[in-house]
Amino acid sequence: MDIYKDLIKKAAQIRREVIDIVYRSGAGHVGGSLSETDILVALYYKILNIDPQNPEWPERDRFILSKGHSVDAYYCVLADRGFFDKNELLTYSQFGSKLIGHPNRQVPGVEMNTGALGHGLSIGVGMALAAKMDHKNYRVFVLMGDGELAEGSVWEAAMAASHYRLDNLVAIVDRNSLQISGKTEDVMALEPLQEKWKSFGWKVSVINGHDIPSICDALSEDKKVAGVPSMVIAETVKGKGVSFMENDPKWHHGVMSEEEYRKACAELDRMLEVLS
Ligand SMILES: Cc1ncc(C[n+]2csc(CCOP(=O)(O)OP(=O)(O)O)c2C)c(N)n1
Repeated sequence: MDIYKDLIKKAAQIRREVIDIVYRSGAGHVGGSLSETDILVALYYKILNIDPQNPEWPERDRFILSKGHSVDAYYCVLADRGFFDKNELLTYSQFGSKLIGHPNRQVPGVEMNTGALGHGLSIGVGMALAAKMDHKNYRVFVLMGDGELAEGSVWEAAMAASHYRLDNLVAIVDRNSLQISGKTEDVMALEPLQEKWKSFGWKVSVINGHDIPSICDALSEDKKVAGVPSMVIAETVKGKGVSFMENDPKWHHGVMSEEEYRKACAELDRMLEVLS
């Protein structure tokens, strides 16, 4: 159980770092970064078979952040796992930094440039198919936004994944029910979401995307069904962990005032204290 306690604390620490780099740079997608943090922590500290000292190790599991705008939490996790020096986070979104506002291949650990929504799952299908053809055992994980599911290309990839029986492919949807301009169900309705993925031939589970033990359980290899790709619908809260950001689409791409920054830090510091 201790491992989970450590991971829960790690998630609070990552959220605190996200707030710092977003405030310092005056840029970033803070809401979607805070909603995906627990998923990234479960992946990078428990699930993925990776070697930060050897980011291109051929046997590594692959991870694609298809909702590439939420790069803030991703960079904080990669730095914390040792893919690059934490001091580089200070350059986030500054002129000349490789830590630009969307994931790119210059950053150690990043598998794919992303940011134009709707591409990550297709790339993941290609990687998972390559693993099968090369008789490799690595798994491929793709994290998508729920707003992103409005892109038609997602469904072409969904169809191909089950056609090619890609049981080494795991897609996760950060189901925070908001996208850039409001509720997903108003912009482009997704429900019944579970049934849609099932009808495309996927094994589907729905979990609390802030409960780290449940996330780890849903992503573990022994949950896989032979010949069937896996979809994990992770129910989350956009802006999770900062009271005034939670469930408010304004924080999709918001910049904090100094007062808001201090309030966010105070809340997360309190959480870290409680967890210590
Ligand atoms: C092809 C494409 N169209 C539009 C955008 C602009 N855009 C950036 S983020 C976003 C909303 C994404 O919502 P969601 O996937 O739910 O992300 P989250 O709420 O998790 O941040 C949009 C429309 C884009 N990046 N790519």
